[in-house]
Amino acid sequence: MALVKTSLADSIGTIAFDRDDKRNALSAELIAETISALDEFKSGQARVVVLRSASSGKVWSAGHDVGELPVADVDPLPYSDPLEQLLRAVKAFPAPVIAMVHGSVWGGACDLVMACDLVYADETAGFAITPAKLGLPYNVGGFLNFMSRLPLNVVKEMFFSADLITAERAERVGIVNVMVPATELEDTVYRMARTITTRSSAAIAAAKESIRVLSEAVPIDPATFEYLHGLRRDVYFGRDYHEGTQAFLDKRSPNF
Ligand code: YXS
Repeated sequence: MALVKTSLADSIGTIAFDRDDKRNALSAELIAETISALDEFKSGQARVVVLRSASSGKVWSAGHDVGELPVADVDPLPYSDPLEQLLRAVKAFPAPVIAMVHGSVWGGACDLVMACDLVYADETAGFAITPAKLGLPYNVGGFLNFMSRLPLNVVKEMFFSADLITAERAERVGIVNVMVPATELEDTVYRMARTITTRSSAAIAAAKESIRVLSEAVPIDPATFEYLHGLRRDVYFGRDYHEGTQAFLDKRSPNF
């Protein structure tokens, strides 16, 4: 694998993003390698997985690879999008997935961290969800992923400002389970991972899947879903989305 490094030892799987030249932007290729690693860990009976960056750089992941977002009049985050596939794979993995965060986390990578079961970060971490910077209409599953974990006013602050939430604040509002000094992050994460491997993997798998099903049990009728999809459609057919994605590719600030 060229874009992720993986290892499996003592029933602990590790997946490390290794695309620092593009700040671990989540391209379809990197995502495919990550999902393939999860599949191997499933057959290898991993009892816990750690998701991390291979580098100790400033960025954990720069989010969805913007170069792979459709620029014109197409839903940018359909069910089939590689990032959506990765979020579902993490949530469906039959053992805990721990996000080990050193550096800043942007956009779809923030959604990915929120899809993980546990999040441990150090003081260099920061978290931003950035569709408002691209004029991009986020999707229903993504909103629910944030809403099921954070107070609504914090969800709205993140989606309306696209600003980075610092590590200290992320621990306070609940994005992060625990923030520790950078020198202690790896030990803290793998200590928890080892603890999990000594517990009943059957009981944990059932608990994880039950919590997923219950937390996603949001009754919504077809007309309401169509209404929400219509809100998204107006945005991705609109001017802002074209301007936002083009501005990113042109490396300039968008003019909304
Ligand atoms: O110019 P080269 O070829 O060296 O490539 C540069 C950047 O273009 C590239 N890169 C990315 N490529 C694709 N997709 C990305 N998301 C992305 N981010 C960065 O990586 C090379 C180094 O970038 P550079 O020079 O900016 O690095 P830096 O260390 O000065 O700054 C790191 C960041 C992360 C602060 C900066 O790259 C940045 O702000 N990136 C964009 C973060 C972001 O807004 N991500 C959201 C992507 S869209 C998404 O995830 C969702 C769809 S949504 O919008 O809904 O949240």
